[in-house]
Amino acid sequence: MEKGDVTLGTKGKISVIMPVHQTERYVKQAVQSIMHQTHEILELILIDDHSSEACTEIIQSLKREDERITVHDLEKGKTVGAARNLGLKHATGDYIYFIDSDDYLPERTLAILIEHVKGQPMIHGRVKSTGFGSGMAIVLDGLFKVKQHTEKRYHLFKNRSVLNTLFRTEYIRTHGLSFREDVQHESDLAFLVPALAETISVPYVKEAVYFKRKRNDPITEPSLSQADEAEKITDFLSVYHALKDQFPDEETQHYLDTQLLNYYRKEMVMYFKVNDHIDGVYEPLRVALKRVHPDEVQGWFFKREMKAIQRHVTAYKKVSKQHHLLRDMRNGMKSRRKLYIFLYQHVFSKLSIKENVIFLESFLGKNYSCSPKYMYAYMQEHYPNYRYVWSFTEKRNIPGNAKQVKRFSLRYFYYLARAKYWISNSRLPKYLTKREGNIYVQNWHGTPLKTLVFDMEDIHSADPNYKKSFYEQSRRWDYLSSPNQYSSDIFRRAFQFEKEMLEYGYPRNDILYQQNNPTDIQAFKTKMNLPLDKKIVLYAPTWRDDEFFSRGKYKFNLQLDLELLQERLGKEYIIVLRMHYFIANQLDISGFEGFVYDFSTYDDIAELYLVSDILMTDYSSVFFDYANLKRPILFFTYDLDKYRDTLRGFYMYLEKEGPGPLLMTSEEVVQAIENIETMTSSYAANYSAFYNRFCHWDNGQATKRTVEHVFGEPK
Ligand code: C2G
Repeated sequence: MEKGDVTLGTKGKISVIMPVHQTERYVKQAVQSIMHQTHEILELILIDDHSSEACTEIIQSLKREDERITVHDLEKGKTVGAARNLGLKHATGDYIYFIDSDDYLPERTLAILIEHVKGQPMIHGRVKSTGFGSGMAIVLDGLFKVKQHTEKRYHLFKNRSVLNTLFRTEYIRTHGLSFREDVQHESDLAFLVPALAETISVPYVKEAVYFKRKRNDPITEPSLSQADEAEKITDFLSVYHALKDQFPDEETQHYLDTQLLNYYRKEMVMYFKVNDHIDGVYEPLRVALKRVHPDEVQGWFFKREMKAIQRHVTAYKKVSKQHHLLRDMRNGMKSRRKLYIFLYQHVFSKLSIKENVIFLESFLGKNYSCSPKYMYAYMQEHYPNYRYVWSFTEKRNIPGNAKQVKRFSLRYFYYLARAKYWISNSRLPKYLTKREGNIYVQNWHGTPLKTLVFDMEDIHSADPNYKKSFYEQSRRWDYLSSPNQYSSDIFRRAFQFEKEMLEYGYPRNDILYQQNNPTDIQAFKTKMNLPLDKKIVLYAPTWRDDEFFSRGKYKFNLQLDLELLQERLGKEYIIVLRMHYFIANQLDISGFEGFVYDFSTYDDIAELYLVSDILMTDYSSVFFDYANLKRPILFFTYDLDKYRDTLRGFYMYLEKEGPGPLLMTSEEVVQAIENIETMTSSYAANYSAFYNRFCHWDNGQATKRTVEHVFGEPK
């Protein structure tokens, strides 16, 4: 349907009410999605609570662009309920529609709603969650099915929200409907229940879609629903009591009780896992639960808790604790891993901590490498009084006297619980709660090019709760290694890291200073079974957030034309392929034996750096480390635009600041290698600026200095 075509709808004017509160990243899209509605007869009433200057600026400038927009000021600190009520006061339309300033609509949502409301007091559409800046809603004409919900009309609003409902203004005015202003949360319920109590049936049309943005950062940018749990519970209970008093009919009573019990079961119980949390809400909760009809309470756990809560706070706390233990145990029976987690949390962590045990892991146990390897090797020599436990996915041949444990085995959990020290270069699972006395050294694994955690906007990876999980996991780090000032600055912000930064360069890069000589290089080549008469191009790309089989298992499509490379470079060069440790598929290199070598499972990429003559990568942090060798670097960036602009975003202009050229095709790669000397000299100035900025702290002493900082000088 063309924009402006109102044949689908009636001519009714819609007043869209949008409270604006700290959503500078999203409000523009929200407003534009209203202004671009095909049903154009509308006014947009923006309520500015002045919580953010940036928001005020954005909405004032949007207002200048369209006369259908008005902005009204709300006193600072007032609630969203107050904002919506103010909007209602100014509304002049025949219909009212509420939208939040971080959400957005496909362009036909309002047209579909208004066409199907047909004289009824309200109509409801579908609310879809999305993690991204633009959701997809394909709506085909003529397929709309309107369902009338009569007895189950309350059921339509099980999320207790007025969003994506078109109300007739007259209905709101006649019944004096308004939002509670004294609560921050659940003010919708106080509007909805009376609205539903006065109507018989509510039509629902699923093609009218509303995109609700799933906010991915509850830590630095929480949405209202991600706010303090105690406050949410208190508000809910206050609204519950008021409505229970006001609407004695059976249906409403049942709806309210169900809401309370669902809330209790799904959220409160988890919140009470920290026993002290109960104190803040005990009394109002006790009184509220007393009002619930006994038939509504089902299940042994639940009944026992209901009885205890009526007795006394200490009785309830005791029962809550027992039940959590039982729940954990029951959960522990579900799989071997879950049983081990249970034992880790409730048994092993209660045993004494072993002061001289160090637990190490590198790249999720996949290899013996990176900074943990070099810390271990150094400590083996200089700190004989410690005992070492390495976690691997498979048994490995490693030097020294370390005990090896299989990752996620019973011994893995046992030693993690008992070791005083943890050394790792990536995150450890969230359920490994840190015990008192534990010291966790996080080496991390690269200078960042791609934006990290709290600097990321949309999350395209397999884990939608990435930011929250990362935050929780990184709270356990006591020390964090940093390779350069640039990384320190980013880590502080993007990881929200506030503890001690170890600013000595990367232990994993010492080898690039200590063993960068012909004898050692030849020995490595021999160990690797690589030809001694060929030059080596190491191709080490990174992973792509949106190409995966499942969580943690990513796939890689090789875009290099190996045939072309072999034909043009085969006489002089061989190619060593090295996939990122997240990549789960094996590359097919059959037919290229003697020219292409797959070193994806080789332990230590630093040794591959040493034997290679040229590094080729894309957006992997490997080039920051490789630059320590001052050898040529090429970037094969065939998907640069998508990677940089959609998936991750970068911290620097690779085109301008990178130490080598960006190549888009295999032909360009071949030409760059054929003319490697010319290329090298044309990038000399860039390279040396790059080296000075990123490799300045690395000088072959990082391991010693890092170890001594954490463990003191050897005795
Ligand atoms: N790596 C590797 N082989 C590759 C790619 C990476 O061995 N083909 C290793 C390198 O040690 C590299 C590290 O894994 O430095 C991190 O890889 P990146 O490709 O940079 O990607 P990522 O794991 O997302 O970490 O701050 C750094 C970032 O977090 C990047």
